[in-house]
Amino acid sequence: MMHMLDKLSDPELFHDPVDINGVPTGLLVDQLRDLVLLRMAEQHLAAMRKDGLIGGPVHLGVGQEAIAVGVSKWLRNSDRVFGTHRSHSHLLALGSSLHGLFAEVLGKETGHSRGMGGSMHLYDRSNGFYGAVPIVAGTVSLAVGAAMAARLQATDDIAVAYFGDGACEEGIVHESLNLSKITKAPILFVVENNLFASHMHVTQRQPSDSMVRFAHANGISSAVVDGNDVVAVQNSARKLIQEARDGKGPGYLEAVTYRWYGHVDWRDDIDVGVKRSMDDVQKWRARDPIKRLKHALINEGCWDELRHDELCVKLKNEIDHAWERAMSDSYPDESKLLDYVYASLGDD
Ligand SMILES: Cc1ncc(C[n+]2csc(CCOP(=O)(O)OP(=O)(O)O)c2C)c(N)n1
Ligand SMILES: [Mg+2]
Repeated sequence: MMHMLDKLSDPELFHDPVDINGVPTGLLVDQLRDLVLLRMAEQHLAAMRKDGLIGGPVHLGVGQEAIAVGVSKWLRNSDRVFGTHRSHSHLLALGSSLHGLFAEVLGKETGHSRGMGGSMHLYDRSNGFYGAVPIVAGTVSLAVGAAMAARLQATDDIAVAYFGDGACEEGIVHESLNLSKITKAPILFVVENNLFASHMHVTQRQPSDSMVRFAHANGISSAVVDGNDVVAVQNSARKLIQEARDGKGPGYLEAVTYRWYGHVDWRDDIDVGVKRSMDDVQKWRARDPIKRLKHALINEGCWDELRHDELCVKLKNEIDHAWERAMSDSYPDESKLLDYVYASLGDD
């Protein structure tokens, strides 16, 4: 096993406040708000699933929020973002509504996919979210197609494909990287390397823990960052996104992170009989992207505990309000069951 990630995968390291030098305070405060919103929304979903109010599984990205927040900063509504089975944060970081997410997870007709998809089939075209799909790596080639289409349509829009370290074991990822390079497709591949695929650590699955080697193999411009540092993510994402917009071809960002919960729902993996070192989990929790940005801002004198508490109360109210609305919404009528299964000619 080649530990090419070296320090980035060592949970003892990178617990300090992030370096915010040169980044405008207003932007950082907005990002702190987004990080807390994503965290609280997913923790709410965890609690509701545990209480039996959500019927289907929810794959939570708690701990990984800085990746979607850092990348989305440089995106616009006309870009084409594709997610995975773990995409609540990808969607919300684009500014999509909480109510639409909650209603979708509850299967209500007001949900982002009209209640027909649930947590793993999110869709919000108005904010540039072209879809999440539970088939691992299933969206990566779609994103390349959407990027090629953006070029043919003579726009400078780009596509973004989020996927995991596990998805890198699917052939379609490698075909997609190859095709994107050959066609100079305007796309950013974002690999959320949380070191696990379901319950298996990367060391049990691949000869190296580094996912950037696949970008190197295809001559694609790339960066590897601490995925729990929103400033590092946004700095690298900005450069790669600009290059893609400027017609220089695809970019590839490997962001190293860790999920706080087990593979699915609120439990730790250990609860389902799989050994994930709880010692590691605790250390990774200390590499918390929220805590590290919050303390960086406090150290600079532009944030304090009181403001932070007020922010959390405000967001909790927003979450409760959106949840109550979604709970009282209606389920789709049974007669609509097949309405969105087949596209009709002329649908875009
Ligand atoms: C094609 C396919 N194979 C297997 C599965 C079962 N499965 C769901 S998630 C997952 C692991 C994915 O790991 P990764 O890509 O690293 O994403 P993460 O869950 O870590 O975010 C697997 C194997 C699936 N959904 N689709
Ligand atoms: Mg993974």
